[in-house]
Amino acid sequence: MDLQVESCDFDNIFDKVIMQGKFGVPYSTGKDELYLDYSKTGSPPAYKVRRSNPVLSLTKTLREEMPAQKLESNPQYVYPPDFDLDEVCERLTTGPGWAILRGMFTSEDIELATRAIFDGQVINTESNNFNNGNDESHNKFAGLMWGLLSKGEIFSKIISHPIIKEVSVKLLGKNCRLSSLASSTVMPGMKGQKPHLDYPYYRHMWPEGDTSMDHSPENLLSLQVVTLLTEFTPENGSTAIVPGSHIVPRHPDDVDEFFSKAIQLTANAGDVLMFSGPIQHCAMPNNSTKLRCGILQHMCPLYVVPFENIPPTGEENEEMRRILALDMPYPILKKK
Ligand SMILES: O=C(O)CCC(=O)C(=O)O
Ligand SMILES: [Fe+2]
Repeated sequence: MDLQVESCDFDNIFDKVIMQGKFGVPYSTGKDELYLDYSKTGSPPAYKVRRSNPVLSLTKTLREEMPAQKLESNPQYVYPPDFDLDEVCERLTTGPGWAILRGMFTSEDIELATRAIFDGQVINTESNNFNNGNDESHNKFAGLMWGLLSKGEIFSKIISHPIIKEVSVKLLGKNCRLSSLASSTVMPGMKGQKPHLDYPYYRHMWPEGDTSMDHSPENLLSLQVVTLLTEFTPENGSTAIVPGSHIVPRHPDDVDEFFSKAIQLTANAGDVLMFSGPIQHCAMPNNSTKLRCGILQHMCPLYVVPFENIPPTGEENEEMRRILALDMPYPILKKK
């Protein structure tokens, strides 16, 4: 499948937003000095970031007039010209279990999302709970940041992309819903994530026995949709995936076997990576000098309990009401 669009002028969002010091992202591998004035004082939004690494040397102070939440995004969407719904869905189910949709978001959208995530946030690069043994321990990965919908309107726009809707509706049902929404950042020098399956393919939620999670690959209980805010490369920790491992879902207990079979994906900012919930995968270590970041939009059928509690604001439009399942009647209190 080749879903290339002609050109995506991303103007290197990372350099624009982060390397030029517009935002106080803690550009740290854990040991270098870091000063993030904004996070300590709350206001005014002036940032000072200092880092001792000469390659990345950043000493910047900058005033930002407009908080990222207030920035309005262009309501229009990009429709990759070669998008083929059937082909993508086949890849995600009976095929290798993953697909990349190229050029789904403009550089403007990517910049807005990047600003909203890194504006004054501290990313902890120290711990990643790689080995605590639980099927869901990957959710403690230090690079994950939750509650994105409250951080900017751009995230409602991103998760409502009509093509993401078409694929998730076809695979998960008309009333499929958001299960969780997080950004996943791998800072330079940071370790990777524990190989895992995505929610709810955790053994402790199922009747005991290896085969209890054996749904047919077309009957998905979760779909992961990753909108790339930076490029993903093997060097910077792009997602590793074992193609075909979703067909008979098994946890990657044998980590050596996982790494011997896994491939690492390469894609650009603005592309969307989709993969089947029961595929074996993980974020990988970042050996580059720039951070790697994607938005994880986890979708599930209406009848699956979502992972994250996302409180509504009361201002949701029709599509956001659908995605958040705000009109879902169950559980219901029956009086008679
Ligand atoms: O960021 C990535 O590459 C994958 C993250 C992931 O799989 C997860 O947090 O469930
Ligand atoms: Fe995952």
